[in-house]
Amino acid sequence: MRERLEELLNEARAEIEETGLKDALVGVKSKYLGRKGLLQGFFKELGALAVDERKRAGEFINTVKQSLETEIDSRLSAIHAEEQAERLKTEKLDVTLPGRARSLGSIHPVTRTLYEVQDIFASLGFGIAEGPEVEIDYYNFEALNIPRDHPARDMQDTFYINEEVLLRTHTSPVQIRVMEEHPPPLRIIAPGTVYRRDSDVTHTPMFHQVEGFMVDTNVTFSNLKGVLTHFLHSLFGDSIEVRFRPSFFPFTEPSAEVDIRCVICKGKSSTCRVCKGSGWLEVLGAGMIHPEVFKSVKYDPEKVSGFAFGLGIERIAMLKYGIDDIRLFFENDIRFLSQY
Ligand code: 2NL
Repeated sequence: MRERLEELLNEARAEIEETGLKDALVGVKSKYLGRKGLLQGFFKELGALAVDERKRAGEFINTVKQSLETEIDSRLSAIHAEEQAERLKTEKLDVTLPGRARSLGSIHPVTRTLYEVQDIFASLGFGIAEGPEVEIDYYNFEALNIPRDHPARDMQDTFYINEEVLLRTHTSPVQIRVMEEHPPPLRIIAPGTVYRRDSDVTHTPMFHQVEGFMVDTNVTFSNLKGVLTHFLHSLFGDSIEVRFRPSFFPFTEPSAEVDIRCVICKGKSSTCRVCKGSGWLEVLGAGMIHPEVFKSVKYDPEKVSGFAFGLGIERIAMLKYGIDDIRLFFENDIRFLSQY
């Protein structure tokens, strides 16, 4: 057996020597040392030997096994080193090449404006509420004291899904839902996407609105003026002039529209294209929440009062950044967007 083993060892060494490839060497390893390898055959023969003979033969097989393992492994690492050296010689890395330019995104001007509006109201203690874009007639109109025959309910303005279901035309329904769920006092803004059947240079069928309201005992029109004046000064600068004009909304009484001095001509051009020569730009609608709205949400209009307001984010962004066509916001032309 010893002779056959020595012969085997020599054969194996010859194979290890002439093998230059890693894979082939792994093959050699399994041929001799594997579970079904040639050395395993010798171990099987041990059973047929006498006890003392078996011990010596066993030790010898193990010696052969260990030598082969060591020799194969050291050959493997030699091959590995050769391959590494070869790669280092052929592969060249030019560390002076300029890197690939990474194009960075930027915040969309509508999003930026929305963030600014949110930050201002957050600093005044207003919370933020959201709600569904697909609404039912009750929350979008009925609870807001908008009667069945009011022009705002006309098929021209509203996308109806069926008689009862529609795309919200403002975020007021979110505020109705908040008041239904929570008792006063409340200070909330409701930002979100709204939908109206309208399309030209200043209107898109989908746009963004922020509405807000504050309800407590003894909330007055002075509070409305103070909060909204502070808001407009934060957004357009402390030197901007602000004025409140009487207006009408079914859900507020009294109602007002809020203007700022024209950001383009400062009220000094009778031919200004932005303010149409009026010197003022309308930026907000507002008013004291109508008693009928309070009744819808089971608040007692004798005990609580509140103001509410609404603004269009795209309109504010157009004025802030001097953009004259609302459609630029939705074309997503990188030459436009990357300026912000
Ligand atoms: C505008 C006018 C306004 C409101 C929105 C409101 C909401 C509730 C109750 C009462 Cl729940 N009012 N919202 C009030 C006045 C005006 O928006 O011109 N928006 C662009």
